[in-house]
Amino acid sequence: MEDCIFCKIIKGEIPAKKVYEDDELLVIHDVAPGAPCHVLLLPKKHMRNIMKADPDAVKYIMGKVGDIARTLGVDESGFRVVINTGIDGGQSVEHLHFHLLGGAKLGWPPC
Ligand code: DGP
Repeated sequence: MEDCIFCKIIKGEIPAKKVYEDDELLVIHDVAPGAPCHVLLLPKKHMRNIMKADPDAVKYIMGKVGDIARTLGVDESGFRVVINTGIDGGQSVEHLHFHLLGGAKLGWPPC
């Protein structure tokens, strides 16, 4: 089966603007930012969505959020972490990813 787009980015087959990388996690800038600061936290292991996720991977990534927010300079001003899931959740790429958005006052609620 062909790799998904995020697996291709993780393998370096498609370029992306990297923020952070380690053995389990890749953080890149979103290609279509929805806020002044908009990055994607991608587990290196392919998991379709949060319903199919390895809880240890989720725990690891959530544990990195503070460091990433500090790196991006939004730790004091505030930010949002979003996991779009499925059709109603607006998930367009079927590889678990965490959006980290900030850099401006974000709108709420989503509909
Ligand atoms: P979602 O709608 O929650 O599945 O978010 C997918 C996000 O991924 C969306 O904000 C756009 C982003 N995206 C899609 N393709 C690429 C790509 O090739 N490179 C980067 N950096 N981001 C991408």
